[in-house]
Amino acid sequence: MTEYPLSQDQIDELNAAEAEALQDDYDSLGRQLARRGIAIDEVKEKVAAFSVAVPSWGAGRGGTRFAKFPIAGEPTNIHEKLEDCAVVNQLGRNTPRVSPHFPWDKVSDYDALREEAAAFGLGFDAVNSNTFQDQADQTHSYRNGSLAANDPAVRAQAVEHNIECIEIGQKLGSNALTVWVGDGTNFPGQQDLARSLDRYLDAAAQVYSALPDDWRMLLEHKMFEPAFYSTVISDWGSSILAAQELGDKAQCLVDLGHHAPNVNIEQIVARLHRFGKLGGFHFNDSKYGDDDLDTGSINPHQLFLVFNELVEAELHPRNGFNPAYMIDQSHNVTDPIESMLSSAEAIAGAYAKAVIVDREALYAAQESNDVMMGFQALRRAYRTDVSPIVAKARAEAGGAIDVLGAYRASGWRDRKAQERQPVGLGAGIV
Ligand code: LRH
Ligand code: MN
Repeated sequence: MTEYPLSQDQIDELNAAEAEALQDDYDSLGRQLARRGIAIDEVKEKVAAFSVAVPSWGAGRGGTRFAKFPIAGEPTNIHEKLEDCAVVNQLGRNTPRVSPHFPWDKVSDYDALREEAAAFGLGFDAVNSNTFQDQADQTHSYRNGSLAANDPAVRAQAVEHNIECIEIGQKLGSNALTVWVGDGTNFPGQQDLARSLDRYLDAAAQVYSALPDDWRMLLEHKMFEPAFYSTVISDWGSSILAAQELGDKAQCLVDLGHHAPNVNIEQIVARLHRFGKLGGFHFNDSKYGDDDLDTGSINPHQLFLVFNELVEAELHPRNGFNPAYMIDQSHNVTDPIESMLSSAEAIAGAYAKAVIVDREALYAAQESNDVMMGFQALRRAYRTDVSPIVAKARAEAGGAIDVLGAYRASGWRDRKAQERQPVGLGAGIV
């Protein structure tokens, strides 16, 4: 029996007050969609089956290199982070998995951690390694890179850490390792651009060879930061070539914030799928750099266009379609739980909009080069308010119709502020 952290009775009471209005909105949308030949309940079933993982590091306040401003009652360890992730899943009912990060989430007993999460109705998605920071007990520094470092001892240490993450992930019931390395340079001439990649590929191949049969390795590209002149795996091109070089169990992870402004990310999604290398996502939003803002908060149309490509890929699976959906955000100014609730809702909404695209009309317009009607086929879906579908799917699963209202009514953060240790001032993402 799942031990949900919030009072389900309170959620049910709040829902009871909103149920009639939701049903009215749902029925009205249902009639609208029926006129388009779309059965709203079928869309709702798809949305009900859709889920996205939350990042353990997203449960705490994030920061920048300048500062981090903690809030009272924010989690201080993985146990409290799991509690908060359970609150997000209890209210939103579409985030049943947590993506952990090591050594940030290190514990002594991973079997116990798996049971702890399971008691909350949570599982673990892809595990994240970390060779972009030095730990106090570390032998070799990653200051000059990790998997691409020119010092073989440093590369060996980074390989060992990634293999340790796989072993931890196996205990947690995960089946994927996300590898993002910040390796790169700040000056032309600092490192040889070709040999850096050779070293990365050699080290990554050693990690790859440690993967269990049913696992995959998700390579996460990023244009810049922490390196500001060159990054070893800087774009989808470097990532797909590395994944092809490594083997079938290596795929590419698209973090929406890791591209230059105005890059056509939805086309990258289509390309990665075409070549069987679409491994997963880190959903977030950005206006300038890797801002890690709440998904859909800045460019919801881009998110819709990404999901339009994902629905296309799902309908035309080619070499298989099983991307890992995960959120990766830094909550610098909001209550992290509210941001994860709002983002998970925005992601489910983007998916629902993509599901209601009239693909026959779209294909007919594309075939006949009817540019305007091709665009209108997408625009019509995008401007449809699908929130009654997302709320209905959530409420039928036991979640809250108004997730933020229910969260605030629960007084969860104030309660945790009484119980939890205050988090010190600092800087950086965690
Ligand atoms: C790098 C990144 C990566 C994580 C880190 C927290 O920018 O997106 O996915 O390891 O953020
Ligand atoms: Mn990421």
